[in-house]
Amino acid sequence: MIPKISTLSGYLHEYQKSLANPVGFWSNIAETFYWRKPWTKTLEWDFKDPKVTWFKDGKLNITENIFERHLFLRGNQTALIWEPNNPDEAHRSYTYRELYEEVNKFAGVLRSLGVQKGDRVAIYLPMIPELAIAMLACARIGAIHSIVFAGFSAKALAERNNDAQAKILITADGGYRGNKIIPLKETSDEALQMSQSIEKVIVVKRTGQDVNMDKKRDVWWHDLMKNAPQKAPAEIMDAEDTLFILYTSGSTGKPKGVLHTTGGYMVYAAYTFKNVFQYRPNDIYFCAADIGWITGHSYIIYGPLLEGATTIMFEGIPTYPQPDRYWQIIEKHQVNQFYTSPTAIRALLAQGETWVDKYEMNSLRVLGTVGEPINEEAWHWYHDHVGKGRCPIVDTWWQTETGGIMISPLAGIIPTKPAYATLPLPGIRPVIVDNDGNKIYGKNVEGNLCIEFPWPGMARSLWGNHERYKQAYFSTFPGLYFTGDGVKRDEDGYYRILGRIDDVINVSGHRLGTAEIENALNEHPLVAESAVVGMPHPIKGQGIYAYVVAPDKPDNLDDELRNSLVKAVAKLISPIAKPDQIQFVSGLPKTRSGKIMRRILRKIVEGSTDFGDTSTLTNPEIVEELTEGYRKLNIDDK
Ligand code: 7RM
Repeated sequence: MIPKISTLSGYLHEYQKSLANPVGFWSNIAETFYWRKPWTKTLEWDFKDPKVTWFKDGKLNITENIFERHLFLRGNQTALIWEPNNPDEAHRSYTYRELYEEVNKFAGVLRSLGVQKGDRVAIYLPMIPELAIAMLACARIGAIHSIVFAGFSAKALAERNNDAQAKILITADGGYRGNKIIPLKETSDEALQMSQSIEKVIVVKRTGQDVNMDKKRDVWWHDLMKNAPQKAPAEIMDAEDTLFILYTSGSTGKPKGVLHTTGGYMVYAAYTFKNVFQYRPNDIYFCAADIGWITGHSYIIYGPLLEGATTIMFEGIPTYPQPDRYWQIIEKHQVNQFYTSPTAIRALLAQGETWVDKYEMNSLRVLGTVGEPINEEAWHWYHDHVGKGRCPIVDTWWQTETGGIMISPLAGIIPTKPAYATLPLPGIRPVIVDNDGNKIYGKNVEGNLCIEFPWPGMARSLWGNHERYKQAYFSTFPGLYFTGDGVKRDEDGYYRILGRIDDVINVSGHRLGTAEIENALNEHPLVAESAVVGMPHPIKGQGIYAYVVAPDKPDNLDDELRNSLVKAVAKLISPIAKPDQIQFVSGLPKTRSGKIMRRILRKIVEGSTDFGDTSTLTNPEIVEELTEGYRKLNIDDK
């Protein structure tokens, strides 16, 4: 069994141990898993190159650690509870044995379609059990899953499939989300016109809506499963073989295919799940994220199932049919740990207390948040109204690239403080550096958050572009992993995450690159140039503010052009990337080298006029126009 920390002194002791002897620390944890062949060296690393190897030469399959390792003891225990979008539809449960059987069958299906170890399989599914089954089936046969969030557009899906050179696409006829139906097959068909590598499309029937099926290319999931062999032997993987890639937004250019490997990710996802949430046997755990994001990968599927937990997967949204859906689910399934985003909390807070106060939720023991900074008001509301003052909140800081939680309280063990992620987990060595790369020691300090020592769950590369991996994470501060986040360390040594300091914005906990949104805006024939910044937003954390230069725009067509730009962004990226506000401007503040001075653009939307040194601007007069325009849109009109 994975060692579990249960007291504050236990944490301090483990943390010290992990610093003094990281190799001994992690190999003790890794030894609790089922390896086909032991590793020869626990860690090799070089952050300059960069290259990181954990559990060298070790052989394993992650699904044997989920299934074979648990079947004897808990074959009949519930592994997965699926709660549908519509509460009148019956929920479904899978025991470990039942899930094992489905995964085996679908693994056999994939093999029969010619999928081999190392092939990429794209998954574009709503939150239905087939999503869990498909990803685990890939892991069973060593195929690399690339899950694309079902809210992404055809273009975004095609771009990811092309980059990954995926061979198979798994999708559904449609998906339910609140009172909407998402036409996934239709969107997939559109994406397939822009991507060549996909040979077969497997379609799950969820909504029963009419869809076009290409006779040569498209097959129904249920037809394939009818004749599937019952057993699919697990592919024996090297610890450093790729388990999955997951695309995420960076500060420049196209999305990055973050690459995670098998052994280290497994050890890290399971260790952090067990310790942060203080999971105990028979607990019911509910993470309300979508599996299309890393939180769903690590903390709906891999972490909980590796630990033999019962995990809930929810198809719908918190406000459907009414804004008490989460609380209903918590009571219905007697949930012990609940994990969601600050955005969801703020949205539910805005609905008033009566929705939540009706529910006792006596089963709850632990609450968690992830994805963005949580403000104090939301923290207190979560603590008082959801947790009824009895449940610790774990504010978990981590990233797609870190694979698992990095800085977080251990529930009930590390004293919490609103808006603080508190302390690093054992094995994690955060450092704060100033802009020149000097480490800043001591308390009450602020700066760039870096990590100075490898951990097993860290991303090993970016798919097909190791140079970009080096560029993005290891070159700003040579020798350190740079997170892109700003951070403060207070008088207790606690960490508070201040948010991104690069050109990434965090809208409702979704990571978006400003460059991607600008590219979408710039495709419009009337747009010459644009600049996108994050602006404070009461519910989403950050909203999207776009400054757009459209010199040939007819004067009376502002609203029409705004509408068509918003639609274009939804179409080219996703509805989550739609600008909240668009301001038409005659130009952007630029330095002599032609760079947009984004600092000014951010200050304006924060309502500040303290722009600092603007002497290097070639067009300083533009600042007043921009500030005035912002006022008109936001203050004068309200
Ligand atoms: C898990 C996930 C990563 C970015 C990260 C931060 C922000 C995440 C917190 C947070 C403040 C937190 N992966 N972030 N957790 N900020 N407090 N507890 O979200 O790759 O999609 O995003 O999210 O800026 O760099 S992610």
